[in-house]
Amino acid sequence: MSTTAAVAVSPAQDTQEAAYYNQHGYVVLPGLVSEAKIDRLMDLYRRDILPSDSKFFRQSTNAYETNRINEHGYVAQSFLDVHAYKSFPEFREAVMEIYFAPEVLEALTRITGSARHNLMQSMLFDLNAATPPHQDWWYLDSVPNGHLLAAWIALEDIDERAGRFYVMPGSQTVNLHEAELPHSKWLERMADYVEKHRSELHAPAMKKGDVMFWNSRTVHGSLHTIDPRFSRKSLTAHYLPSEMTYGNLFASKPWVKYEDWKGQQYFANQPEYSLKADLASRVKVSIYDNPTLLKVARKFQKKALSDLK
Ligand SMILES: O=C(O)CCC(=O)C(=O)O
Ligand SMILES: [Fe+2]
Repeated sequence: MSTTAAVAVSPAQDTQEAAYYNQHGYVVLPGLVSEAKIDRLMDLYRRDILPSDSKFFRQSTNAYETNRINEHGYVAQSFLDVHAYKSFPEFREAVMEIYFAPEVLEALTRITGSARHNLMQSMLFDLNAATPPHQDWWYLDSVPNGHLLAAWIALEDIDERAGRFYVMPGSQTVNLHEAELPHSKWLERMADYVEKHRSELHAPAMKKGDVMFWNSRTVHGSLHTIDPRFSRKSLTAHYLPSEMTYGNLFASKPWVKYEDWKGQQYFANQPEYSLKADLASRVKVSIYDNPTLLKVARKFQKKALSDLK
């Protein structure tokens, strides 16, 4: 596999933001999302999600869990695929108004050159979850690789003591993967990479409404929390140029079924809680670090879906 730059520039992408993004693997756009949209979302979060006793799937623990609220009133575990919370329609609407805000969609087009983008995954953080360093392409990407991008949206002015989100500038050309490498070993290599390049680590001060976009191959993570009195309210979203096939480093998933929100396409991978969804997630977690079992599961998934045709 190539270890040099992957992302091609299309003519429509000829902007300063695109040039910066292509060179560094990320770009920050200050004040992109309006305060009003964020305030609406946070009001609904406090009304509907924070006090809820529902189980939500957590990006930070890979399990369905009820909220664990710390002594300062913040939820410790991050929420995965909030854009698919159909049981909380008003909250979900406020989420979608941000993910598909015209300003955000226009920024995506300036960066990638693609006219449209599909929302593939989302997360909401109340507190820092100290996300270990990784590249998103292991989990989700375009096929061919390197064209999916993510957005980190600050929902408040992020205090340094909360534990900031960081990127490793220029790391979109780094490839520490090899065939049959277990996930945990790959994560060790990612951590080593960050340690060796510590002086390059970039953890900008993000203010409410600021958005950072980064490439699916850019190494990123979160610094440790310095003081748990500080929340780190943020959203992330992963977008695929609409004309491209979805997948990851290992597989192409042309079968994904998109849903529609006001003419915009999104994919909801992680279902809301049910006994069946809970069992399926436990099976997935149990095989995740075993390359042989994972290979069988990926094959089986392909076969099961081709049988449906
Ligand atoms: O905000 C974080 O701590 C991590 C988010 C992340 O890695 C992602 O959305 O891909
Ligand atoms: Fe990530």
